[in-house]
Amino acid sequence: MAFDIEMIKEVYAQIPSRIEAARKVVGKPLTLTEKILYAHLSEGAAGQAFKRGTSYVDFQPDRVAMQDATAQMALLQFMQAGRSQVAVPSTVHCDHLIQAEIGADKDLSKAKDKNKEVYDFLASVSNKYGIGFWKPGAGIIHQVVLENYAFPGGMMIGTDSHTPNAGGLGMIAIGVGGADACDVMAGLPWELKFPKLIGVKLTGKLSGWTAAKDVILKVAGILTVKGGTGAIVEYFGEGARSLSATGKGTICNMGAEIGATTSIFGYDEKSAAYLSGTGRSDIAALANGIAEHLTGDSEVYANPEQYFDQVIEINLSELEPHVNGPFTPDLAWPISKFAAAVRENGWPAKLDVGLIGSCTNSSYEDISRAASLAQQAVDKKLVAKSEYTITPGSEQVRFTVARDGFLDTFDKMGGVVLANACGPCIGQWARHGAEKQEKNSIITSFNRNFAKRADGNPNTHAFVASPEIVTALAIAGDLTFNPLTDTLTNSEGNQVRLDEPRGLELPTKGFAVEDAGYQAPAADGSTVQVLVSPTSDRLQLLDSFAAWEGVDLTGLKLLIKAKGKCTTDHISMAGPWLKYRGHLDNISNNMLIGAVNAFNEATNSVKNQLTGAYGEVPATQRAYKAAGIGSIVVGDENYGEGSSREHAAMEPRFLGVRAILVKSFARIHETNLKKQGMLALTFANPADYDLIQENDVIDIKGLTTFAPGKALEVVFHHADGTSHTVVANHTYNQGQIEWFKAGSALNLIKAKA
Ligand code: MIC
Ligand code: SF4
Repeated sequence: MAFDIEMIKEVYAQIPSRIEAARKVVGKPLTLTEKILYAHLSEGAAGQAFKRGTSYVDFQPDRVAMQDATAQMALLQFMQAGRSQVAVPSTVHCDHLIQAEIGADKDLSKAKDKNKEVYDFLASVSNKYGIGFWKPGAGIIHQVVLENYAFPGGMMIGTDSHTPNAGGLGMIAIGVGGADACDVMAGLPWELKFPKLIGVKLTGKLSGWTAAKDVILKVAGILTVKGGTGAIVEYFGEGARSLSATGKGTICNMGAEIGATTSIFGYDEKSAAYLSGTGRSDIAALANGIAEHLTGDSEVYANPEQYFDQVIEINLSELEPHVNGPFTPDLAWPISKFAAAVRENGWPAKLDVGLIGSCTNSSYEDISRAASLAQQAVDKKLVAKSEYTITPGSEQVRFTVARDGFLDTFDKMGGVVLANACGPCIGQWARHGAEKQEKNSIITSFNRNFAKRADGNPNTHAFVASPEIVTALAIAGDLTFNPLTDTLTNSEGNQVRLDEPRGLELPTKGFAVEDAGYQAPAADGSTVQVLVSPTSDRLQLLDSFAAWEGVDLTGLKLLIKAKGKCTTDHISMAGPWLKYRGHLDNISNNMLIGAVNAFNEATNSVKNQLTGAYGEVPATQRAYKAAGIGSIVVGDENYGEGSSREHAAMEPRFLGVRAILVKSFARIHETNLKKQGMLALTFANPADYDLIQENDVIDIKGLTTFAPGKALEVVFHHADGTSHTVVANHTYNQGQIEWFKAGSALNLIKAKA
């Protein structure tokens, strides 16, 4: 079921009539996003028009993709769903668990050894249930999906927040938690609130040092990490058509950093060229046949303000290269202003490491353009001052760029090629000396740069840029170097300038690969055994969460009032904890250890209300659990920003937290909480956040009449005998309320199976 051209034919056979039907009910010209969404309505939803930003809609996605760190939990849930095969083509990709230390070969073989149990588990579950399995070393999920599975006009969900990468090929591709993936693999519809639409009109054409990455770095600066929440971003215009398919992928990928549900570009000649270049001319031919349905209506693009909720215009001819950071991906600096910002803010100007690649930026175009700079460094006798690493996105890209000599060029510049995996991007980086927590700077072509993410050091200032800018700055070893205007001193003492990078969108000799690393599932998996050792510390079969007790919740403790940014990295840290992604009990020991306690400004130190002593968050919560007392977590804006990891929702659920009450949520995290039977609530009046005190005892009222659109009440009883009642809004619809009552969405599926 992995490469399913038949499936694509079926989808394409229905697209024209479904879009026509949608046009009738919507009653006006359609954006591309609406076309694909309406073409993927589930049976129950067909024939209706939906209100953006409010209606919950059931969709029928065509594919599911999972990466190893999230697939474990997704598949542990799927194993309980009572199905013998997945209902839609699905794949698993082993990319997150490979630690970067020495270089590709050694690191990969070490990872295979260390993670054997998990890889064996994923390989056997995949084999059993008809899921395509991409072995460790095959590449990073989003790059492999773009090269093999993404198709224009399709709809995919993936258990990773950067799933939108496939929007570069005109697919609606959305990051979700494992429980959502489990539903779709079990043949159930997938629910999403009909998104708002942000249109980005691109005019002009990129040139010189500017790359596709700079478009999204600029957009992130405009919209901020929350600005895309609840919205799909649709790119169009003559500038859009000028970008390579992989460049479009980069833009859509990093759209996750503005909280967008996904991002998308229409089908065009560049998409067709990429499909053909990656061995899929058959799909290009099919897409050409329905091309007018794979882009927005011309009326929409002529008057975007009438059809989108918000419109942004960017002229690519004027766009400067950008550097974003540190610590947040939306702090955007045009290169001409960056050096001054570094000086004014006292960020370390000396650049320790430049890292290129990742799922965001590891196309043939990216690598060839970066290599053109590396070649100049060699030719112009410049010795790279920073360490420099290259992470190819897939074995196909790695093999091809090795064949074409680019890896040798990097080698001459002193670069180290890492495994085709996430590596440093997700904290899988044995960076020597990081434990000393020294203040330092790194720059990457990745997408996220939250504190501690890459190397665990809170004082590492991580910046994000295009591979070209990363390479130039690594050669200079200096963050204040502007390659557009400045010169460097070479080993002979001469002043030299780096010329503009040059590269190729697609390899002239075509892509090549010896072993892509794919393993097809058994045709009949019924006899395949999936083994999970009861004594394993990496994998643990799941027990059902208890159903709601049927009454209001009273006498809850405040576990933590989190202050400021609280991303999924703060709630369930990655790096060393990735090894427990299949073991709920063990990974729960990282719950909220990165969140800042508003009362003492410390991380992982909260007051245990039973003893009065301060302790670690997970241990404190375990004490409440042992005493049979529930608790709540209070948080700030955009709580749960970042990753799709549902562990950030399952851990509190498992340890007995009952509700998360925040100023606002990131989309995936809010859904993950609901799926696991938690209460995800928001302050009707955000200023009420300030009323919550450290020793509060809490009641949640209104649960017996819990209904869509009806707020709940949370009463905070303070230690001085006074109390405050906070109105808590929620976005649960009736079906989601049933998840809460049943204890989790999965409990309901199990009951039906
Ligand atoms: C990430 O980029 O943060 C990750 C690691 O890919 C996550 C998934 C995970 O936590 O496993 C994501 O983005 O969803
Ligand atoms: Fe992997 Fe980083 Fe991409 Fe996430 S953003 S999939 S960790 S390379």
